Amino acid sequence: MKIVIGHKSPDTDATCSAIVYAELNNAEARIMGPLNKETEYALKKFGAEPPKIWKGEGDEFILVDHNESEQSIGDYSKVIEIIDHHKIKIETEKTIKVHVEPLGSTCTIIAQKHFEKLTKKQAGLILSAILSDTIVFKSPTTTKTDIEIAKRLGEKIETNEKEYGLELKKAGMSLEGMSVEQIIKKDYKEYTLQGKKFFIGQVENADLKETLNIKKQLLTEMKKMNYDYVLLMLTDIIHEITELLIIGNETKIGKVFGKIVKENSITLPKVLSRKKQVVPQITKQFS
Ligand SMILES: [Mn+2]
Repeated sequence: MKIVIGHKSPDTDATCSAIVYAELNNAEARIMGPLNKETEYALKKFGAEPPKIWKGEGDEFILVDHNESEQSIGDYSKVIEIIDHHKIKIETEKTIKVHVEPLGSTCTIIAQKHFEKLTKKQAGLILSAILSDTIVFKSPTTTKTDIEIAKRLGEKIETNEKEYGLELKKAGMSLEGMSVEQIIKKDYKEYTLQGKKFFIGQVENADLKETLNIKKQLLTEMKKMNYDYVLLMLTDIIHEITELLIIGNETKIGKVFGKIVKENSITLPKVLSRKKQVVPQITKQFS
């Protein structure tokens, strides 16, 4: 059995790229954890079933939307292909197929190659992933190709992509009924840099006030976590600003961004993308 699998703490791009690429390749899609609200909303909207949670099954794996081992299945010996838009950080024993491009989402790469073959359901899922990863084209990771492909997908499914993007983001940003721990782990990635374990989470919001109101509780919970560094981006996507909460060597993280840390946080105007505006800067400092 061939399995297409997205990264841990699955988001809309990881999930939708797994579903669509599995359908195009006679394979089965899997996810590595429960879906977030945004992804649930997208799947429901376009009539897609949530993939099963991966429990170790499969003979051959295709990894989508990730390649680093921290975010992956652990064993690369059965990996035959990778499609991704993150930087490459792997070592494999044999030659495998790799398609990586600096585009806004993994789904953009898939759409670019298979546009004509896409059903309406698949087009809807791919559009959702592009809008999600590019934060409706506001993220600096957005490329011309993402905008063009999203427009064509919107035409294909007769949907205004920007309006749908905001609808999708709104569905995903609601923090209602979530515990502090669930909020912190809503969307996170783990990294090991210079032997230090990092947790970098992101909570998108339409207004920073909502998350800043619970800053104390967030920090208390973050302190309990078993990492050298726990960073949490509170990102206001409307006003395009991030408050970065920091547990670990706060001064060192502050320096990365040229800021003085106050009460475990710094304000980063115009920062929306973890992948482009936070992770590379920290990686540089810790290498
Ligand atoms: Mn992605």
